[in-house]
Amino acid sequence: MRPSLARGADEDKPSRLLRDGVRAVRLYLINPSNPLVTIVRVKQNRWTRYRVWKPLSLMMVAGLTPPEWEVSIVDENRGVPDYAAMPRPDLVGITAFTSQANRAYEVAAHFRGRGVPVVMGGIHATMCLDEVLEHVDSVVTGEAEGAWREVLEDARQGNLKRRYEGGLAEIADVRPARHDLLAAGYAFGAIQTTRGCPLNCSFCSVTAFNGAHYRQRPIPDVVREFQSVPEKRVLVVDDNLIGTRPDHIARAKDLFRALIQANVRKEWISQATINFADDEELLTLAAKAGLRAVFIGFESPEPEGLAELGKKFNLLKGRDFRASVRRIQRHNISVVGSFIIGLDVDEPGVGRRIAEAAGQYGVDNLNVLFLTPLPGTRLWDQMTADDRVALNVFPEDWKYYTLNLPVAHFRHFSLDSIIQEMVSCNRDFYSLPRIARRVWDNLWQRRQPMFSLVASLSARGNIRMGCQAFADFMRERGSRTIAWKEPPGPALAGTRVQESLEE
Ligand code: B12
Ligand code: SF4
Repeated sequence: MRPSLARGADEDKPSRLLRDGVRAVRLYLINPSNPLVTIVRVKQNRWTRYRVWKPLSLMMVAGLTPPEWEVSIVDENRGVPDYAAMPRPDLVGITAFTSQANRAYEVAAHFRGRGVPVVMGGIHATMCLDEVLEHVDSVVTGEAEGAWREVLEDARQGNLKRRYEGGLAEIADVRPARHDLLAAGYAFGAIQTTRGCPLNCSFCSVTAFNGAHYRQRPIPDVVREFQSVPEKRVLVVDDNLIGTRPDHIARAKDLFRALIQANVRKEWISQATINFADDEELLTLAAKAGLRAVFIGFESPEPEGLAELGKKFNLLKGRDFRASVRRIQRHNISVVGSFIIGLDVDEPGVGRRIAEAAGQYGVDNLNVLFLTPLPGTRLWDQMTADDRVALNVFPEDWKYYTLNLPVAHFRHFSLDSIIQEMVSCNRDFYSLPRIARRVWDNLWQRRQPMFSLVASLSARGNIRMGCQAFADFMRERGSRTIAWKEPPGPALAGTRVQESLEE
């Protein structure tokens, strides 16, 4: 029997009164936490505060919810509340990246146990529909805009369907997020201006989920929403801020001009491909509009690595990464370089090689992740076909899919040696002399030395927590992550890493 929205005996505090005797229906939207993701450990590293981001997905779902619903967003990254002590909701909506799936199921079980229907949406629900259906009453696949109103209507009738297909939204239908719903205390607000990415890199879920068609929100909507963000600093979550084609870039310039003209006065960060550096006018406008830092996916220092990942864009002939980074930085925009470790072309020593390349390119900060097969990606298809997904007891193992832990069999590395490579890469790049050098360079070039310092200190704190996480991981799961083929390096998982972590 499907649970209906009739209020139960444990309904304590009544919801908001809408009009004569009609009460609002109570909806909780929940962002589950994963203790293996370092951003949630604010108490262990105070700089982590700068890495806890608002769950924009739920703020957008809330923005699509009509006023007869009383909506609360619970972000477990800020602390897990005592749900039993909270007023019983009429409906619960949960979001989850793959790494949050386990906790999402725990939360769902809690509410279903109290007779509250649970709907789950987001990337994991879309990519692992059958699994998710076992844990919740109803699943929304794809983007919420095309399905959410129907879900709410059906829920009110006590007639939820098992599955709703949101598909890809008409970009003009994207409503502004409810920026008012989360308590203050986040270092950054969040906003989205485009969806989709045409580049379809093998490891990335974005094209599979949001499509290859690059969709840009109407500029007046974005400007209005930007003005409603309460925080001074904002994360523009777009995967590809400017797109790839001349018309995409022309629109990006128009957006920046509109933000300047509206005098929005925010400082913001975003993500882009390296072609961002190719247009001086674009850089000037972005900086004037408030862009302070940009994440750029370099992914691999080797052309063979870029080819392996399908990152064709970075392979353009004659691209000088150092010059590109400098051009961006000259506009007072910091560059965070992202790399992936554990590719088939990576050989022992790759950790130092990445740190060296990042230093050569001159990036301000470095973000290195393990090559991880995420469901729905081409990499997932390849690795499952080759039987290289090492941690594959699902759903339990999803919690390790944070990209900060190795979950696959790597061609040239044992578990020990891939962790060693990661540790040496981060230790090299974030050594105190190198941080001091970068802060000094930034001071000298009159570019945001404080941003560089805070981001580096936060990263150093996370390296320490990461080492502890590696040691715990080796104890719990190391024996399952054996090498795919005979790798060079030590065969005895755990020993060498443990020694090196204790250094
Ligand atoms: C911002 C961001 C972050 C922020 C998180 C902010 C936050 N708290 O949400 C930070 C930097 C912390 C982060 C971290 C990680 N991220 Co991230 N992140 C993103 C990014 C760029 C944007 C997310 C976003 O806000 N999108 C805008 C919203 C509106 O879109 P949406 O989330 O898809 O929501 C829509 C639908 O999915 C649906 N929906 C979503 N939830 C729900 C719930 C209900 C009930 C309903 C009905 C509908 C619904 O409706 C929404 C509106 O249409 C995405 C890429 C992307 N395009 O989504 C990657 C992405 C989500 N991240 C990814 C990954 C892998 C991670 C990490 C695991 C690894 C890492 N180190 O980056 C960590 C793990 C964090 C964790 N807690 O477990 C992957 C996830 C793939 C997967 N299968 O899980 C993505 C897709 C990027 C990629 N390259 O593949 N991330
Ligand atoms: S990694 Fe970046 S460029 Fe590649 S598909 Fe994902 S969003 Fe697009």
